[in-house]
Amino acid sequence: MPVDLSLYLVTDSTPAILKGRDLCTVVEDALKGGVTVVQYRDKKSDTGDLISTAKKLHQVTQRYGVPLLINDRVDVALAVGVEGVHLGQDDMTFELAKKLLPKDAIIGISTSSIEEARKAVADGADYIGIGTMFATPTKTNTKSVIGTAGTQAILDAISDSSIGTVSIGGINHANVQRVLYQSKSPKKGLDGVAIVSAIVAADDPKASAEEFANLIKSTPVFALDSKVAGANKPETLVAEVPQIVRKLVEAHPLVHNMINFVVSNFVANVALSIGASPIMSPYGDEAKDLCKFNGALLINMGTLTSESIPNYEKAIKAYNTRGNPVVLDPVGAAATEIRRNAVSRLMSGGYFDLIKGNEGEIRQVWGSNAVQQRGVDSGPSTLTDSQKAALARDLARRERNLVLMTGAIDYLSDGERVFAVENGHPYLGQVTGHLRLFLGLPYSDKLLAVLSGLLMYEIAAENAAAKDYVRGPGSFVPAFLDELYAIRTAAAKGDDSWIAGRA
Ligand code: 3NM
Ligand code: MG
Repeated sequence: MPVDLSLYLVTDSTPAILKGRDLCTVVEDALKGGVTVVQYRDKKSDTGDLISTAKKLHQVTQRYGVPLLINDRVDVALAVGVEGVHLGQDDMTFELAKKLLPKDAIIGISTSSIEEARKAVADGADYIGIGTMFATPTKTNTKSVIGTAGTQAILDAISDSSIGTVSIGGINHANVQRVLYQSKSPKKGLDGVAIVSAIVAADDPKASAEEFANLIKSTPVFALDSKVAGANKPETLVAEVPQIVRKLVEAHPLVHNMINFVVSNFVANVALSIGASPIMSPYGDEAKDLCKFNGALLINMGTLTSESIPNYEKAIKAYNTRGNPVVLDPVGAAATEIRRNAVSRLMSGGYFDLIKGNEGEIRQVWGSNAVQQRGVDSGPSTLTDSQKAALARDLARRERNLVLMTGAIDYLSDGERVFAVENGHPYLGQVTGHLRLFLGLPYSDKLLAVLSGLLMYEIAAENAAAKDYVRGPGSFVPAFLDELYAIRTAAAKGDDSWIAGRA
């Protein structure tokens, strides 16, 4: 019978983690909470001590009907007669361990690349540990931090195999659902998560394990929701737009902006013009109260400072926990090392329902190190239209969210559908911070909600630019706000003529 890898406990006997408690007691508590497999990992003890601790642990795990695996030490596994071993890349080879251990012994292998994973599959390992998911103080000499994107690439490469898979490194209650959700490739997902400190160092290991077990079983609140019927056809979607704009105006939603100071005023005025209620709060601790209004969070890293990131992280966590939408605008993502690092840290720190950026920014988020962006303006494009559409789709598919790549043509994708929106006016591109996105995200089809916001903005921009008193980007701004307000007023009255024949 295959091992249940869903909640995989890896032990640690270092004082910082075990905090003077008895390992067997901690493991038993964790088993009571729902741990499904235990790995005894002890890099320091002498062989005699390893064997006597493993014996005690085995007595406990047997009572719970859960397999005990020994890290690295095939000799200890044999001496105690436990169910199997877990081998790192520098430990005994799989072939040799297989020869020494009983036929039915479980053998797991640590992997951090596609090659290592393919080798473990070819060898016939029972499962692979895939890591390091996130950098972790528990093990600082890990090979590479691969995140959900790297994990997904590995799962994708071995998706024809039925080998078990478990992710390890920095996994905790706040990120476990996202780890499982965002790592999933179309044909293969993770079978479980391996945890050290979030259980072993917890004040109450049983409660911690229970909470993990519940989180693993349930669908994350931020998961992409259902699509409207027939929502692959542009005309079907566009027909829905007026009523979504109307709903937005009626809902008067809160928009929590962690915005850059250049566009702060403009963004607040745009929000007011369309009938939303903006609050500017760069202070992360405020998010725990603000998220209760069920609005959306916008993170715009345009004027990033050393203090921004911990504040963003607090706010993202508060919104992710409630499943309220979070939008990332990775302004100037490719411009400097600080911003490139900020993007990777944010991407590994939370779930973004929508990532919105120009081509250079989206390419940076995708991980292309070849991009060198100068200012925060869109810059010259190097991709063809179909490459842009493919990039938006691939990023959305990988992150399992929505991506809006802005430019002369905007590309909006949920990983399956890609829509090219040609409305708008060049002046809009010159007015930084035209956040268009918070619109309607709480509605049933998130892509449709974003599309509605996008069209409202683009059509307002076209209307504004057509005014005879608008001579350039300066006079455009007030006209644009007026036109947004005009659409909002019309929409509130049920007048949909603003969009008729326009999209
Ligand atoms: N192996 P925590 S990371 C034991 O990447 C181990 O292979 C890793 O500890 C790998 O759950 C790790 O406390 C430690 O972050 C994971
Ligand atoms: Mg090892």
